[in-house]
Amino acid sequence: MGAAESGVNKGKSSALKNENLSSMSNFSPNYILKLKERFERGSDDYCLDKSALKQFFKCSDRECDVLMDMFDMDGNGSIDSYEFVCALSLMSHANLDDKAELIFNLYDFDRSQSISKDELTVLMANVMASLKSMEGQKPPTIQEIEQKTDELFLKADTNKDKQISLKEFKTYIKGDK
Ligand SMILES: [Ca+2]
Ligand SMILES: [Ca+2]
Repeated sequence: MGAAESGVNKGKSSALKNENLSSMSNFSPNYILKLKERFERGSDDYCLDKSALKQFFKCSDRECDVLMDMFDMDGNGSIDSYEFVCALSLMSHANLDDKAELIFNLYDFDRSQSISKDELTVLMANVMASLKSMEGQKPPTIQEIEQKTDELFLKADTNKDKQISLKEFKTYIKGDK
């Protein structure tokens, strides 16, 4: 069980082993948030296929192939924006504090400045799918996701108000060994 708990750091180090990705891992948190906005404006179902990806990044075919390999979890030829930005944020060089804030903002869907359990479930589903994909494993099951979400929520919501504040989230991310 310990392995998945250190998922954020582990995902980063395994991603960094892939030198193809080094040129794509320098996005700042602000840039990634802007990418997310572009995704949301550009596509109703938040998915990108390879040609859209190429246009989006103005990158080479080879770079597109690398991105597709990384993020197309189910191999259907298109990429979900949240999987994408999440994986991107995990392998970016931003410090842990910025990364925590970025992830928090990405998944605070209703802009309530707190993460509800539903929002956390989506976050965990994306993070776990990204990490498992990076490690060449099968996607997580619903049960695995729910179990992890419950565990994390319990630990992170230190004042027990059923919401995770940014401060709680950062404390949790930084304290998670
Ligand atoms: Ca919220
Ligand atoms: Ca709380």
